[in-house]
Amino acid sequence: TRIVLATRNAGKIVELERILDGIAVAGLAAFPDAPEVPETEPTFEGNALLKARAIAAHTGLPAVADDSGLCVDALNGMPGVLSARWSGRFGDATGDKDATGDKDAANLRLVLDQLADVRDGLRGAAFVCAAALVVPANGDRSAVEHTVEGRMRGAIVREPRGTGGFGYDPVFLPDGETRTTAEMAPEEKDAISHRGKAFRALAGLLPDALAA
Ligand code: ITT
Repeated sequence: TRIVLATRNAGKIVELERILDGIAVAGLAAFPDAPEVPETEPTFEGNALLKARAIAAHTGLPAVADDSGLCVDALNGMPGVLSARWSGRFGDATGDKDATGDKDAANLRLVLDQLADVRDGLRGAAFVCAAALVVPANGDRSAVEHTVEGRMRGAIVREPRGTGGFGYDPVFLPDGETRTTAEMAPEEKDAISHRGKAFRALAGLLPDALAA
């Protein structure tokens, strides 16, 4: 079976292919006419479902989407669902978000600036990932939908460290670790990450969902 990964974020595709190892997947690049889905929901779960439903409807194939972000305690959980467009236009769901390093760097710099006066010990944060699987209805078989969530707790360091991963990885120090997620080998990040947890849970649901 082919599963469509409903994302345009190159960093995510690399992670998802690795985590869903052995499952034949295709990214949105294989579907140039796929609709751009505005992330209009206030929750990670709601946005993940929006994206997976739209891409399953468009392709007729099982679709997997994630919505993820960084929730910073001292910022009352922000940027949260706005993580991809934190330094851009906040209110616009499509915003000027993109997956380029420049946007990631601007987002990360803004969070560091916002935490400049926050002392060590109060810099806690969590990466959160909601993943959705939508298998479209087929004949008399009705559609199947699942959502799962994964979290990784940590803290925001004062200066970026490391070149791995994407997005906010250079400033995120997982609890109990001495290295940021950008300083870890890819498989080390997967083993503890929000996306790793969510997608391993989703992978466990796939056999039944695809057979239903
Ligand atoms: P799609 O909607 O096409 O999947 P996107 O980049 O817009 O791509 P999101 O709306 O889920 O994806 O935004 C997630 C943002 O949260 C992402 O751009 C990063 O800034 C941040 N983020 C999520 N997971 C991360 C991770 O593992 N490491 C670093 N930053 C992460």
